[in-house]
Amino acid sequence: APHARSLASLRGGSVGMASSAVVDAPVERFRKDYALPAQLVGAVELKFEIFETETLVHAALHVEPASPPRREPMVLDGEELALRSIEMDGAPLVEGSDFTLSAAGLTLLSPPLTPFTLRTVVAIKPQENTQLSGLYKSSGNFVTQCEAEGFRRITYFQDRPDIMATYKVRIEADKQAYPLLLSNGNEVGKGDLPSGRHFAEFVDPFRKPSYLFACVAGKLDGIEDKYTTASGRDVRLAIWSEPENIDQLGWAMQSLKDAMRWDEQTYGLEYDLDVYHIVAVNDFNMGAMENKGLNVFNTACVLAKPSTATDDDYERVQGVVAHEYFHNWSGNRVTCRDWFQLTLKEGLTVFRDQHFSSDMTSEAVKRIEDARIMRSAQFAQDAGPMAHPIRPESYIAMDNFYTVTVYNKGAEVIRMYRTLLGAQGFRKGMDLYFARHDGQAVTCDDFRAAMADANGRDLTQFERWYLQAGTPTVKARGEYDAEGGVYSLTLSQTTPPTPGQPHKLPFHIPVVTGLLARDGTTLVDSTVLELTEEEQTFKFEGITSPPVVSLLRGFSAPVKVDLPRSDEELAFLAANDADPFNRWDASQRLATRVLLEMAAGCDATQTDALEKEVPSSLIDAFRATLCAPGLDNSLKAYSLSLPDFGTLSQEMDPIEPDSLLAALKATRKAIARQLHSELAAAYDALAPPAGAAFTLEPEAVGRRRLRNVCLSYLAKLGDEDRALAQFRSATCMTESIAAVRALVESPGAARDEVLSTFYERAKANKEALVINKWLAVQAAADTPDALETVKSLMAHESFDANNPNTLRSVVNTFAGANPAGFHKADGSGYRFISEQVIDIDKRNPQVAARLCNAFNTWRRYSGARQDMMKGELMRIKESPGLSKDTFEIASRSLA
Ligand code: 0A1
Ligand code: ZN
Repeated sequence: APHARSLASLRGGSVGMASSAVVDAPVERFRKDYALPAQLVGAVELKFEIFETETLVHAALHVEPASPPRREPMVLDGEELALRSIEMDGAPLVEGSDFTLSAAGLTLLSPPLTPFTLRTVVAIKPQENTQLSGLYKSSGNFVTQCEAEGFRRITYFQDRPDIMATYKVRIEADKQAYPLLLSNGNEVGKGDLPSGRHFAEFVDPFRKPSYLFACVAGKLDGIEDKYTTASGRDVRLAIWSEPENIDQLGWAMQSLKDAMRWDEQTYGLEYDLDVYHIVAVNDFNMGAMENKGLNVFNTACVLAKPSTATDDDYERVQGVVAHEYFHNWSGNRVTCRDWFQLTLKEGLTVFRDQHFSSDMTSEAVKRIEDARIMRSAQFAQDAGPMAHPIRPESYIAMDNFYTVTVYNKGAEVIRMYRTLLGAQGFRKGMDLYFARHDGQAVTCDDFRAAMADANGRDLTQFERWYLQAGTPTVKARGEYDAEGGVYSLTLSQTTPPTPGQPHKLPFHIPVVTGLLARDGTTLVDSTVLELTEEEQTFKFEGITSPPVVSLLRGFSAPVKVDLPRSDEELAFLAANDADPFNRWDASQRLATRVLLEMAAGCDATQTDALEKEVPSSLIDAFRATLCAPGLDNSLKAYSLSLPDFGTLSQEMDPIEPDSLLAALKATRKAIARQLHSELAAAYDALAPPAGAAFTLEPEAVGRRRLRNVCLSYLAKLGDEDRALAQFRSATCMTESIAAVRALVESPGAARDEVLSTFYERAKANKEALVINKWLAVQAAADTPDALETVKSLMAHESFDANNPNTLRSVVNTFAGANPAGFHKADGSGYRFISEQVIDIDKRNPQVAARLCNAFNTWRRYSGARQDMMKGELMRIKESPGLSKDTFEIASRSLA
């Protein structure tokens, strides 16, 4: 039979082969090379036959030639697929003459110039898929992850976002083991099959790129609800998890409904299908995924109840649920033409979820939290070897570019449009963007054009935010002319070189500025100054007394500010600025200056002497903040928290971790000692009212947040009683984990009690996410034997080396949140992390590559540390069989 003949010529054995090992040299792809293929898949039919030993994927691709047709081969991506059959319009194809196969896919050598249907059957092994990309198994359930390039691990396809098709999907599986079958869109059929199997069929009426495909086959329980859209359509909402977790789904459901309402009210955007599913899985490389009508979530971003989730976890669940929901318009209805445009959907959607969270909680608090991420993580990325514009120019592994730059700086860029155009102008731009591009795969330039056209503005220069990497510094110098009553503010900008970009052109920067009188009253309200040149002077008239300038209010642009200030001026702003963000910022600047001055050339072993060096200006400012009447407790908490190692180290050259950590430790102790009575009084006064029910009201969250900051200071002086009492009487996870954190660095009975009680409780309740917290607190602890602790955690019964959440809790926490352990002078921390990168890479390249970023700062260290970090990077880069993901990070870092 022709079928058998074509089968005989097929390559069989790629199933189960070692992952995305670099067989050929890794290929770098460039934004400038974009071209639409000569054939386009417009409709897809898929059938999954799921068995324990393999899954068969039957695909029918309905292909249309581009117009006008071009005589070109058709390239279909495919990875780790065993081709079982292939035919075109009913006729079998022959390898060599009709098509060729490689480790990267299948090429049809001379496809027809008229429409045709290509049918393939491939076998895949989801149960052996540890990369968690494509179809894989998590805790016994089948689930997919296709962004960015996972669909090619399911079937041969043009796996790129500009190929938008309709999907009809049939899933067949054992009914008892996998009672729940789901795919995108509406269920159009289901029934039983012989041998205890069953099937379900789905149609998604919206054309979509392959990265938004999803299917699920599993044994899951769920909760259901209903949402009526603004135009009166009913939508069924369902959230699924492992049966023991369904008591933790209510918050995600509430967040989903809040997000649906918010998008209608804020942007006039309604949901478009009859059903919206969220499926929670234990094993997931990222936070969550916006597959059309069928989101798949990391349990860490869905599950929440007071006894297991902290206030920060609740905020994350709310933000991520909203984020994935908002993608239905910003990402799914209007998607990206190519992966270089990723920030088109991600920057915009992060901006939307930040705005939503801000509306649901507190604007000032949310802004501080978002700016902290920018400063600690994004500015650091901009200053290192992985610096890239929010729209990168090239990649080897796209998965490496799901970065804080593309996401968070991308969101800051969207925020700047809104600052420049005003809320109404921004809305007009959004309306035009969706009206023009609904159903299309478009570019960042299309978005910028919509903003410009809707507002009659020239945003040509604004493109530089998409073209140039690096963090600009805005230098500000003011001059007051008392006679003329004129204050002149001269702003200038510079941006340091980044890899491949030695010279930068000036950005279009909105600098929101206000002026205060010396008595704290407002002289000039917040005004948007548009800095577009290298240097500009702005004049304020009618200024009757010498002003204090408040610059970059609300962090109006992702830039650094260079403006020399006295301690007194910073303390004044910390107490008086009308902008709450800048009040917080002034406290951070004051602390930063103190810490960096102390760290410069200090003797890191003399902590007692160092403690005496902490200036009273800082202590007084912190006292004033702590005791300020009427100030929001969350704002107090953030103002009283010192900048972290990552943020501070960016301003130290070279970075001397021992001195910086000693300065941090000494300053914390000095604050604890000199403000002891105020901290203790505040701690006691902030106790939750007896018998009060748990609530997430900002007031209650702020109370817990500030109380825990006080506790962490008090613990520095060995006050174990309060922490132990808090642990024993805790009514929620925010209280108990803070108590554990306060005690974890102090060996003794109190520490042992809380750690073992915490673990045993989590184990008895089978709470994997809580166990991860227990692992992470210990992995971050600054103790002399930190690395031994981490190694023993990895040998602990709860440790699962294949689960990304567990791995991150221990290994990434050690590399990223335990600077004393990671940078230990003997190099043991570096060696350990490089061994982990190499080992994890064999199973999960995405997780390994992310971990490898820990070495990116190597050039900022001096002497032996620099040599050792570089040495580990070289070891990684040269290790045999390295994935392209980790290869890319290591080689960019060394370049
Ligand atoms: N689009 C998702 C993020 C995501 C990206 C890649 C993934 O697998 C490699 C998974 C999720 C979001 O922005 O939420
Ligand atoms: Zn996203």
